[in-house]
Amino acid sequence: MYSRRGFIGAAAVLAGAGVVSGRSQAAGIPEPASAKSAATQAPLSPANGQDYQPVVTLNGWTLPWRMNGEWKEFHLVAEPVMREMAPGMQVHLWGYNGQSPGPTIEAVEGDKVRIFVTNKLDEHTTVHWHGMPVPNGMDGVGGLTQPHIEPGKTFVYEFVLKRSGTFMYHPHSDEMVQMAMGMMGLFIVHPRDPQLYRVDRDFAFIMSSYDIDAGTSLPKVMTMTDFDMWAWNGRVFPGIDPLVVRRGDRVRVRIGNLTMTSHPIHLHGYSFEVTCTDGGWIPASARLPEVTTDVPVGAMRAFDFVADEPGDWAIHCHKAHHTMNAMGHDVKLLLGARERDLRQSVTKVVPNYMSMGSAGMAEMGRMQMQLPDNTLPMMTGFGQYGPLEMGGMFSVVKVREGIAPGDYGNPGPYRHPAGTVAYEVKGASEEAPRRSEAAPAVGPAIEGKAIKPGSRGPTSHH
Ligand SMILES: [Cu+2]
Repeated sequence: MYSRRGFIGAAAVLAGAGVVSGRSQAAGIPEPASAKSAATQAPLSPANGQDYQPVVTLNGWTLPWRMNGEWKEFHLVAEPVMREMAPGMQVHLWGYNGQSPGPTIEAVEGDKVRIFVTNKLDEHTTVHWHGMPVPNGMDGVGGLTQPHIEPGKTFVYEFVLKRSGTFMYHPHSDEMVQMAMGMMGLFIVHPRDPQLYRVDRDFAFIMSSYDIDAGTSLPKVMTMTDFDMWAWNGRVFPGIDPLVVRRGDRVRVRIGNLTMTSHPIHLHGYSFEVTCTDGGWIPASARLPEVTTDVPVGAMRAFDFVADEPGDWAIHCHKAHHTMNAMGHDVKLLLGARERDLRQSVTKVVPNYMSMGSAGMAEMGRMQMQLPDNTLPMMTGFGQYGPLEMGGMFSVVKVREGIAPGDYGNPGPYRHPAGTVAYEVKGASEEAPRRSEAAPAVGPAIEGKAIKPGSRGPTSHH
């Protein structure tokens, strides 16, 4: 929830807004709002100014503002925060206004925005408005376009929103550390014409990644590629809320990427069109139908679709390692090995030995393993038919009949109409048929012997 003080502060000032122009009048800093919870907050409908369909920030919230004359005033506070990545895992991050990512800033094309930034970190920072056309001195590159904001200081950014679209904000000051610690947020600018590109439901999230050793709560900020927590808005599955949609709605999903690698985001059940990048809206004639869109590093993509098919539709990054939590990459590969014998011998010297399963890793989704405090299983989450065997960048688009406008509450599992779920065939052979010629007979006698491709069997049988 918004803190009561902050929320009332944002609303109450509307009445008392005087005529203010120019930076000399910018004193009187708005009281900053702060969020305590990582639950998705109801979108913040515009109480004044131009109408628009507000975005829903997955597991996040929207920053209240006040009007001060012609200026829309926001207040960001850069500060250390605790973020729950999923139930059972709390992480020390840096963020804004109580959370990481920071609150979504939302405004309208043509708005004059004044954004106060207070630095409550122990080192200096700045804010860069990623993708936004701003005067050079408002671009937030510490040392290049402005002095860094020292701890305890407040700076003001003022600019006119020239272009609608999907943007981000993040520091340009000790950038590697500050972004690795989770300093980022979304900045959505709606078109001046409320009907232009309008959708019924508009979801937004920003992607970040962390390297957090099991049992610890601080990201290793020097890590460059080998991350183990792949997050949407600082959450990992099963901690990511579903995208709840009424059947027939026109839906938009806006995605930003501030990780160190690209993420091909895949939606099941639909084809969509990429309608917007951080460079602007894509003309209708140039949009391709897609089911996956790759979101490059330092970029944003928004895609639209009409939700005409009810169900629980998976949405996830298609890099399979990014739908895992706390993944150790040095697990030994034992697919096809006679692991039971191996496990028995290894356990004599390494009591808590655990390996990847010999049939695959699915057994990990069912196991209730003893984990260190403050970490998450690699594969987790249960659906109505069993374990989902997912983590990281995974959620569900839940399309249902008759959901009330503005209702984003989880409707529970989809009730499939009779006869529409994949089913087992009874009476079929328990032995899957195999190609007898090419398949070598594997038995105890040939363990450890090489089987050459194309040979008719193991050499030990000759
Ligand atoms: Cu990915």
